[in-house]
Amino acid sequence: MIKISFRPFVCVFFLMVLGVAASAELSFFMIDNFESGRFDKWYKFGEMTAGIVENGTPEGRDTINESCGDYSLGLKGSSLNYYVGGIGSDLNVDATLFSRIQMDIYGAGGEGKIKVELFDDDNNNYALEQDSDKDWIPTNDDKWVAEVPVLGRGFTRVSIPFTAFRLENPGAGDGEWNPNQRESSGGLLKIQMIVLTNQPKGEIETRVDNILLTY
Ligand SMILES: [Ca+2]
Ligand SMILES: [Ca+2]
Ligand SMILES: [Ca+2]
Ligand SMILES: [Ca+2]
Repeated sequence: MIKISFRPFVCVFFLMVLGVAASAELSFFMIDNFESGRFDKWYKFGEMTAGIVENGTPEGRDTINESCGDYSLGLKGSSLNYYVGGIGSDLNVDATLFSRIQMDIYGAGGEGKIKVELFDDDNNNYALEQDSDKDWIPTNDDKWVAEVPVLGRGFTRVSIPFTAFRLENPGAGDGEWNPNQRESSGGLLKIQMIVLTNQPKGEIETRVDNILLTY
């Protein structure tokens, strides 16, 4: 008797667990929250300093600051012709189900912005072919870019819909945002984030955290 009445409950419970697991899996894809305390998923370029920093105790109750946990990635440097430097990470993920990229940005000094670059594989080879003579522009795949301002102290959550990205290299890929992994395509191959100052020559210090793809 007990067994029979228990089974439907177990069944429903299992379905609930499965449902929660499925929705959790689909609701976002974490690129990095830096809680590993390591910077090894990323490469760096330019003269910029990049390294893990401790977030410290948030000032007051701030859910965004609290969601940043113990560590974030600090980026700091001086610019020449607006450019400070950048970081990048290989993703190789099917981003079809997502509609935006989200990140938390902390302004720790100076005025500037972060240029987010996304690369979508269009010649279906899991690789990004680039022209080293032309500022590393991709030759067979799409490069999509969007800029976000670095605001003041405290983390500001920034959410950029993929529709806000513009194509920087028309004629190389197919010109469509299609980061899927069909027909041996690598999908969304890579992300890069370039730090720029608002003045041609300036200094900036910022932190980034909770970089993720979501709906
Ligand atoms: Ca963090
Ligand atoms: Ca594609
Ligand atoms: Ca390619
Ligand atoms: Ca494309």
